[in-house]
Amino acid sequence: MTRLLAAALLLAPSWAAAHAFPDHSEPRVGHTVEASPPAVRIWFDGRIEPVFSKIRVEDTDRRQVDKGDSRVDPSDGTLLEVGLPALPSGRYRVFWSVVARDGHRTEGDFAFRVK
Ligand SMILES: [Cu+2]
Repeated sequence: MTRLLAAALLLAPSWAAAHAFPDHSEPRVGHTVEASPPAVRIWFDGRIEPVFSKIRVEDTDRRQVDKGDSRVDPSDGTLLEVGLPALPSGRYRVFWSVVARDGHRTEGDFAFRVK
């Protein structure tokens, strides 16, 4: 992600400068966790707008499995999170969509697995 962001910045500095991109997440992108995590958390490289920023977690049947309480942490404007119930073993996909302080939207998705 860092290398991709660096490339984007080189190609179009004024375009990319204020967009929000993920810095890291829990669970980590593509990783297998030993137990069902209590939440999915994504830290962005800049502040995001609470009203327009959301996470959704789906199982392999594309059913929403999160608690529907997606929010930006009130004490950390770069952290977007959503609660999870106890998830059975399996593969899950996280969809995120955020609006940066400059009004520009970025979105993406990644997978993780519960052992
Ligand atoms: Cu922007």
